[in-house]
Amino acid sequence: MPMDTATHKSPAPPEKATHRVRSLFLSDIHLGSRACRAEELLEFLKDYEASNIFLLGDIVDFWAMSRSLYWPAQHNTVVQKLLKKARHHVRVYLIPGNHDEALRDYVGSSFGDITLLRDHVHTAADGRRYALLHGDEYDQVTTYHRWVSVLGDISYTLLVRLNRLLSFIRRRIGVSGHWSLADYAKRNVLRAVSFISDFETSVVHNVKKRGLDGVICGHIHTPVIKRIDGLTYINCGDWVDSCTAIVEHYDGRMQLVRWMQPDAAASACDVEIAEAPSR
Ligand SMILES: [Mn+2]
Repeated sequence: MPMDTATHKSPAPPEKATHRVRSLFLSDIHLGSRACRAEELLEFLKDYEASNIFLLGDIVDFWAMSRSLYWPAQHNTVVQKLLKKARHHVRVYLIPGNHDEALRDYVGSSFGDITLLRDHVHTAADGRRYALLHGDEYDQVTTYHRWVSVLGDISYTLLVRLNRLLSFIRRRIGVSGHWSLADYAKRNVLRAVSFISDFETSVVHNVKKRGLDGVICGHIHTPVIKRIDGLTYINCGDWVDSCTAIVEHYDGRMQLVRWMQPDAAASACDVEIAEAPSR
């Protein structure tokens, strides 16, 4: 349950407002898979300018690409946008995840001004220290039974595709707003619920041992900012289903942003705010 959650609906359509933030945290973009919402991500990147961009894993989906090669122009544009930002004084860091684990061999080096890291501690503007990681190392299923997680990956992709059909129908019959079948399944299938809480608990348990204030991760595609066991647990979500990112403002405040495509029926941009309470 997110704390201090409020929903802001801007009057549609907003002018090209550019938000300037200190840092941007993105994970689970899954470039190279059909499910990737590159178009929405490009819109988001146009609207949010940051001094730091942290890419927290599963940015490129080598698993999906090994099943079938899919790389449309928009996926190239995403890569080019990020490289261009890195060239123009934005510090861009990439922590590989399990879907792009091949990049883990290059940790410590950089390509095109993007620095590859294995694990990182980010000090926010308010002095709080956050562990940055992808999170698959805390996922018992991925770590120990990789074939199960590959199967799960395929059914998840199916759910997401089915959802796109559903949202098309919802739009056609004039129902507005965001509703996700994959998210619904995650919240209502008991095994999934305990999977999420097991994951969150073990991530926080580990970060607590390191004496940090919080953690920013990805992997389970469940965006949230909440307090667990005295720490701030932050998950970026994904650009497959939720289209969410975490932004750090110049005062160190962390915010969860949900991007929504301009739509005739819905408002052009939904921003969901979930702030961590003060220490
Ligand atoms: Mn992952």
